[in-house]
Amino acid sequence: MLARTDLRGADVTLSQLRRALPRGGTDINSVLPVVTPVVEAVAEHGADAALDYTEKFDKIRPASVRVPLTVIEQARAGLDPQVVAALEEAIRRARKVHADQRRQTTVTQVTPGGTVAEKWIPVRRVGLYVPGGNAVYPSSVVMNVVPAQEAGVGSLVVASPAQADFGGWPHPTILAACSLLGVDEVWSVGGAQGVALLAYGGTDTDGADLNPVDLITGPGNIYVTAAKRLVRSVVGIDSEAGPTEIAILADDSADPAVIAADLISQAEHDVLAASVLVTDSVELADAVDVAVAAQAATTKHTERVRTALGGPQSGIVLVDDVESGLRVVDAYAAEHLEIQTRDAAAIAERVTSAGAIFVGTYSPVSLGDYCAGSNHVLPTSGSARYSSGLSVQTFLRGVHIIDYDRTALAEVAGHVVTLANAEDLPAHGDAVTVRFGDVS
Ligand code: HSO
Ligand code: ZN
Repeated sequence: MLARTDLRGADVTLSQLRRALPRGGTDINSVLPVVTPVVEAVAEHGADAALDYTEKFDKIRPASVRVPLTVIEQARAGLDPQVVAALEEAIRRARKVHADQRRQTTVTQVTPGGTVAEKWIPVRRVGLYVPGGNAVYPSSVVMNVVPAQEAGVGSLVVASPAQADFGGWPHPTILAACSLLGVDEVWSVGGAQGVALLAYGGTDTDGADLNPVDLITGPGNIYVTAAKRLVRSVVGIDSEAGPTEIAILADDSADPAVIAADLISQAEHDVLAASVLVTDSVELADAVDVAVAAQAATTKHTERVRTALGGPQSGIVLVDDVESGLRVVDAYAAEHLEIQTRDAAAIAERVTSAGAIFVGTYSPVSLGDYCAGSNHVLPTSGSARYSSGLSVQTFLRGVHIIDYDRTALAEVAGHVVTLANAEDLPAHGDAVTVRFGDVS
């Protein structure tokens, strides 16, 4: 079922390696012609346009964009107590980890009387997009909301598609998760129109202000991702998330049943999900194939899993040794990377590109998806080479505060003037010397 790429004995360059590795891709550009008019209409007409598109695409027109508090509270009251307990534990652990990510202001004394501080200021208002449809993920609400709250973001709105089955409001599990997190502003709008409304704001059906946001985070389908790309000039976005990925670097000490289960666990998300095993053991690869076939036959989402594992984005990569395996996983830069080798912690230390690294047999990706305390919104499609998953940092802006006194400026004035002249920008130099009475 899993295609094999045999890199044993091959002396490949980085570009050859990248081309050889299994990888899917979504073509965001292909949906831009559909998404652009939606975004433009919402930019111009606000909530009216967003509700029109909701009616068209979601076959329901909610009474208002903003979900009434009573609806959110009812959803919370109706949630299975076991799910409440599990979500509360997930929230508690995520808060613990994300609280530790808070940044301190740094103050550097560059010279006597001259300091530069870097202060971290939370984004004013954030919009968190939560998908509806097949994928109702209260865990993703937790992973988006917790870092924003721990960063100190004062104003936060969750947007999620209106559901015809639930009276035009988002899925009750999403609403319940919002309530558990203390989020009371939820908009019943999804898709490209939801993203656009977050970016441009509008006026609700009852005349209430729908305040635009400064940053939009959260996963979504290809239309949502395209809309995020389009509104990027107006607001910040977290990333253009693609289908989920798991890579596992394993040697012959790994348990094939465990590897098969982990490959299947992420393949369960999406027919486009990528599951990649990198190993130096042909015996392990063979055993994983057998275990995958057996487990895939009995898992709930058999067809989805089989399609994902059989797709060009999934497979087994054979390498000479763990050393070359490390080179492969760095080149792949998986969203999730599991290390299932001897001395897993030492090997994990040496990885330089992955969204998140899961060390050893007892740290499966599923743990990170829900209850490790880490964030599960992670860079996909190789973007882990240059970007990070969601964290408190996502919701902060670092601002330099420059404070020099007369003596400190005088000390360096000559250098400023020299550099200004070297760049043929003499007015820059004048702006310094004028303070010392040297300019006529
Ligand atoms: N593995 C997904 C997150 C998720 N898993 C949500 C289950 N629910 C992307 O990291
Ligand atoms: Zn998952």
